[in-house]
Amino acid sequence: MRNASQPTLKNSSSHPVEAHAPITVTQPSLPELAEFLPYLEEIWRSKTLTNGGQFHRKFESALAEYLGVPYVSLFANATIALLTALQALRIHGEVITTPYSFVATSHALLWNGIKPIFVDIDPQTFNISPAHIEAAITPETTAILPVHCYGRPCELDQIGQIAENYNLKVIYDAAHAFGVRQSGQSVLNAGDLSILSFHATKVFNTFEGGAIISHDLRTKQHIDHLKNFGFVNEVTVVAAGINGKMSEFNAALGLLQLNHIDDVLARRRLVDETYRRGLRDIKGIQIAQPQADCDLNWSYFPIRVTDEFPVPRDVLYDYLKTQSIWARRYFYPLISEFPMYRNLPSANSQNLPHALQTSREIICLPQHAELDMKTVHYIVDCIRKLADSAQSFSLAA
Ligand code: T4K
Repeated sequence: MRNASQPTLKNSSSHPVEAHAPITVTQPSLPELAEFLPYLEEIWRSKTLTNGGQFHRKFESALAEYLGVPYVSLFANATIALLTALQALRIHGEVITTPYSFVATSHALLWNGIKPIFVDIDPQTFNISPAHIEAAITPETTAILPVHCYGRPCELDQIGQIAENYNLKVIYDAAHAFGVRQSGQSVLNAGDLSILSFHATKVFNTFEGGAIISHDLRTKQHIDHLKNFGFVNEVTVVAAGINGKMSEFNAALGLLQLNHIDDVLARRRLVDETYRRGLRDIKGIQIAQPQADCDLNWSYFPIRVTDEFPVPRDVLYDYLKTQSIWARRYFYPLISEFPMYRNLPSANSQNLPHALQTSREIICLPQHAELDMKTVHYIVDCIRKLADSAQSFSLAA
């Protein structure tokens, strides 16, 4: 049972706090600088900095091959890619989406004058619940915008079937899902389009960056025109496009990063396994189970701090900070709680009980390829020590 009053705990871990620089929720994986210098020299020599240079071309095709997808269009970031994807498919009216995501997902709808319709998530997968999607469809609905939250695949078949039955487009926000596969197939091949993020905080980074995955050449070409102001050639503009282009610097880095990504994923997997072993017997800490037949990318390590944990989620969150552990509450608050969304009828908390509860219980622990196992043990140790001390405090009270 949880005791509302909080025990005073100062560095209760056996590991001294002083020994730790801040342990952040993530840290970008980067190659050795020396490895990147020849790429920079080539950019300096060619003087082609952007607008589809050689690194842009090479990275696009190398990425398509690595991911196992037909077409990639590189972007400056995933938010511009989302905005462009909605334009490319001429989405309008209402779009059904999840409130349990980063704000960029819904902001892309608002920026296109589209009304987001929030539906609840499945608490097991953290992803939009197909049963709720169907119930939210109206004559104004034109598309579904699901998110593979934490890189955990959505219910692809069910969402695909609903889209087919109601003639809706599906754009997957796959910002977290770099390299994720289900039954041997890239999840990026599902739906009409998928959007990736290569932001510094992601599994695979190009400092900033993103991409749209499409399935036919015509759609790719249309997207490529849209990201270049709508230009097809020097004198022809076919649409009111935007500047979403990725620079040669980012593309060159991406090309180099592809050489290292498998190593990065292997190290993240080890972090994930070490957390699982360490946390499994702490009462009140729930760990998401991996879905069957999936190759994941271990992009986040979310835990739920349930009622059975002796202190509330935010007490643990604040305590971890005092121990130099900068975990994050992704995704709290829900998107639907932010001022620009909260008055929508679908943002009503009664409509979103699982999303709401999850956002109140979630903590994403530090997870990245540079974490050593000693640090992972230290984090587990801090959580266990807080639980034990709070338990004895509540028994003594
Ligand atoms: N869709 C979804 C589902 C998304 O999650 C996101 C972005 C998007 C779309 C849009 O993608 P982009 O347009 O960004 O490509 C971060 C990221 O800024 C954001 O990209 C990401 N999702 C979101 C989940 O997380 P913050 O506000 O948590 O980032 P920040 O700056 O607090 O960084 C977290 C920690 O990472 C820091 O404590 C230290 C470390 N870090 C961060 C940066 C930027 C570094 O070590 N180096 C760095 O350069 O939003």
